[in-house]
Amino acid sequence: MTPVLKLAAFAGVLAVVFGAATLAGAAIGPEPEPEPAAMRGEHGEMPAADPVRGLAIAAGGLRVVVEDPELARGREQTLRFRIVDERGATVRDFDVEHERRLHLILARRDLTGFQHLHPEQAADGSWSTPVRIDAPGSYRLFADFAHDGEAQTLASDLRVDGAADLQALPAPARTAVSDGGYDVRLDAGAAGPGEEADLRFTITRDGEPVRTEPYLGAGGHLVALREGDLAFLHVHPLSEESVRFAATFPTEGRYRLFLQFQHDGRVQTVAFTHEVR
Ligand SMILES: [Cu+2]
Repeated sequence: MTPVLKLAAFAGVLAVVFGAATLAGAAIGPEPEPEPAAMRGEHGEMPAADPVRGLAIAAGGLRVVVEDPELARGREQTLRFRIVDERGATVRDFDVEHERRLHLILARRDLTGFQHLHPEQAADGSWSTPVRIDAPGSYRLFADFAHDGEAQTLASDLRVDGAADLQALPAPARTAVSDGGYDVRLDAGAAGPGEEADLRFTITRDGEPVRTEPYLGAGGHLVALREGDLAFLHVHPLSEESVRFAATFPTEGRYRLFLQFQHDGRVQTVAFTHEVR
């Protein structure tokens, strides 16, 4: 993708997020209120703006269909799904976003077990990827893509049978260690709900600053999931060098931030609990 197209795609994502935030802000005035926009919409006071994605199995005329949502625990298997239109026909054409035509995110309901996968598309339009899930429980599958220039995040449940040892969300913290042992610090400022938050990550290893390698055309990749309903925010940094993101958290509450970056040819994943109030 050319830099111009990439910027245009990024601007599109921002426009969706900020557009929704602007609508909500215009209706409720300068003081943010905790009630969700959808509830106000029911009373006819404003259009039913949807500030979050990833809560629905179907939206915008598209639906995600998982072939078999029950996965066996502890062994690699193939996960298959399709995106279908209103007539049930499989959608084949997707726009490239962040170097891929579809991003697949998995997370357990307690916000553990995060995975970011890039499935392959078959000639019939269906998607598949090898996946292995070791811990039982109820998982959310997020298919993040753009079709006809419109960004979508559709979500569906997956089951992994067995007694789930569900975890409480870790307390908010400014430092965390990646799965490969990198130390990461988050500076997030004090943005409230509906305000643009400046999320800056500083990465070190053994006390030395780490300069990340490009990953999916950027300095890093960030997914934010809201505690309670796993609403999905998907934002990218503004440059290919820094690990810095602009994100608008739609409501107060706690969010789990999953940062991925690449160094020495390997992708690192690190998670933070971030509180918005
Ligand atoms: Cu991806």
